This record gives sequence, structure tokens and C-alpha cells, in this order.
Amino acid sequence: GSVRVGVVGTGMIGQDHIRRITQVLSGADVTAVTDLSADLAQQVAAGLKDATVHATGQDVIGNENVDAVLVTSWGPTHEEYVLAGIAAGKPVFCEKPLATTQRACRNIIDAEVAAGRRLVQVGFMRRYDDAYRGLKNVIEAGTIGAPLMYYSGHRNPGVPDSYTTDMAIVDTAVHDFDVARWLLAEEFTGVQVLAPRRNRHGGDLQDPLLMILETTSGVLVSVETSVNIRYGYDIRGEVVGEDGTAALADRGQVVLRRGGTASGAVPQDWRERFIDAYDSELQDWINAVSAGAGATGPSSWDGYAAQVVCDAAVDALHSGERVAVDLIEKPAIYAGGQHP
Ligand code: NAD
Ligand code: ISE
Repeated sequence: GSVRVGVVGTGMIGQDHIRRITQVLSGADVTAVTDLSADLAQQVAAGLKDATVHATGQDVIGNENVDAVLVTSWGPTHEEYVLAGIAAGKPVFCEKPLATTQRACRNIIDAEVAAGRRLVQVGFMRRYDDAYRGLKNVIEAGTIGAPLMYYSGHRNPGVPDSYTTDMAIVDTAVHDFDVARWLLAEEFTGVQVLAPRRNRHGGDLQDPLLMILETTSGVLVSVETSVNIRYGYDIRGEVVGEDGTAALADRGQVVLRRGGTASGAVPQDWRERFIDAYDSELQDWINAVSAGAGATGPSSWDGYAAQVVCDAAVDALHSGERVAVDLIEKPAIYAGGQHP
């Protein structure tokens, strides 16, 4: 039968994932929802066939009509629901961040290790994007020799007033950290953060930021966050290798030439840019859950490693110093590590 999914948090991405599960993907239904705002949960459930509304995330996870859990609430609440899912033996798809502290990420790892198998997938959807997969294939084929440097540009047209400078790291650059670890198949060892002249659209925000990270083998990774750049949602990536370079291509199907210029469209937000990647990460999760595999996509280890890098980068931003990235030993259930 279909996987019966319970959703904790029916905000922006919660609703978008519900839409894909119920209208785009196959093999799953949404049977239970909750949100801090009961009205919002009620409203979202009204658009679904047979979903019940519950007072808390714990109620959703404990419900007998829920086989697997989708956590799309605010970051600081993730730990509680991921742990509850593991305790109930139910697979969990958790949006990034896995949790907002290293301690919380380690609690999740400990619980999975105690359960003896993976039950958690983290929403690092870039690993499912065709362009990033193509870039990884080029690196792995050795076409440009060994990678020496990688540039990762993360540009948002604007951010809400509640957005803080630290969020450029923990909310935004976290995707760049994860995708670089995955592309290069290496961990980071240290990070520095440089703050250039500020964008006037950002108010008090330190925007943009330039981060420089090193990997175990000595590859340098530079990450740019520009979150008030107005022109669009632009995600850039280029590997410099020994024999050549490889970059994510520009988006858009059409190049327009008119009035002395040639131009192409830039996506407006993450929903548009990564629409296929979100579809494919969730379908992959549904397939793994249906097959009884627990989880095969980006793991709690990946969520933990990204969080350690985020914490180091926040320290580096505030201290102006290089900060070392120190990971615990990787538990055996995450061996083989390249998910997906
Ligand atoms: P949002 O504020 O639109 O939605 C979050 C919802 O969770 C809100 O409706 C809120 O009321 C609800 N909520 C908060 N605490 C709750 C709790 N304890 N129990 C039940 N409901 C609770 O935010 P969003 O943009 O949808 O982001 C949600 C999560 O998804 C965040 O962790 C964010 O980082 C992540 N996200 C990931 C991507 C991506 O590209 N992968 C994009 C956007 C957001
Ligand atoms: C948001 O939470 C995301 O995850 C998006 O992918 C990212 O581009 C944006 O900066 C974040 O705020």
C-alpha cells in the first residue's frame, strides 16, 4: 500500500512538500498534519482527502495511521520530532537543518545507532539536482584532473526582516557546505569568514559574506552568500581542476537577443530553482520507505557534519579567526557515505 505520511509543520515548505506528495509523486499519501497554528493546519488539511489534524507533533508521530514522518517545522524544533520518529521506529524526512546544535545532531546519531539502522533523511535537495549530479560525474570521471578549488555562489534576491547575519551561514550557506562535501567526497578541516563592504539593501545585515574552507586533502572552497542581490535566485558552482574547470550551466531554456544584448532567465526563488530536485529527493525517500529500507538519502551524519561547519563558521565570523572543524568518529551505519 501507499506510505502514510504525517506532517509536522505546514508552513511554506511543508505545504509545498504536501503538494508534491499528493499531486506529483507516487506511493505516498498525507494522513495527518499539525502546526503551531491550529488554523493553518486545519486549512491545509481541508485541501486533502483524508488527513486528520492533531494538536502536537508527538500526536502525529504516535498516530497509528502514520507510517513515516515529514518534519517541516522551524529548525530548533527538529530534534524533538526526529528523536520521536526514531523512538517510534518510523522513518523521518527532516528538512534542513537536521537540528540547530551539534549536541542535538549527536543525540539523533546516537538514537539511530542504538536503533541499529538508518531512519533519517535530511533535506539536502541539491544532491538530487541534475546540474549538480552532472558536476559530480565530471569530478569523479577525472576529466579535469584532481579538484583544487571549488567556488559556491548562493544568491537570494532578498530576505525577510527576521533574517540575521548568522542565518546567512546556518540557514543559507549550510546548503553550500553540504553540496561541497558531497561533490568532493571529503570533510572540511577549517573555515575563515570575510566580510566585505555591505550591500545597502541589507540594512544592518553583514551581507555579502565570503567564506574560505579547507578540506582534508587541501582543496580550498569559497562560499559567497549574497542575500539581497535583487536580480534573482542564482546558485553558482565551479570546480577548478588540474586540467580544466567544470561549472553549473546557466539556467533557462531560451537565450534572448534583443536591443544589443543577449540574456536568459534567472529563477526567482528556491522553489522554482530546485523544483525537480525536491520532487526527486522526496520520491527517493518514499521509495526507500516503501522498500523497508528506512532511509538511503542524505543522512544524520551529513546533517551533523554540516552543523559542525556552520558552528565553526559562525565562530569565525565573530572572531575574525580561522576556526578548525572537528568531527567525531563516523559511526559504521553511515559508512559508504555518499548519499544518494
Ligand atoms: P515557515 O515558517 O513557512 O513554516 C514553518 C511552520 O512550522 C510554521 O507554520 C510554524 O507555525 C510551524 N511550526 C513551528 N514550530 C512548530 C512545532 N513545534 N510544531 C508544529 N508546527 C510548528 O518556514 P519554512 O520556510 O517552511 O521552513 C521550515 C523548515 O524548512 C526550516 O527548517 C527551513 O530551514 C527549511 N527550508 C528548507 C528549504 C530548502 O531549500 N531545503 C527551503 C525553505 C525552508
Ligand atoms: C532557505 O531556508 C533555503 O533553504 C533556501 O534553499 C536558501 O536559498 C535560503 O537562503 C534559505 O533561507
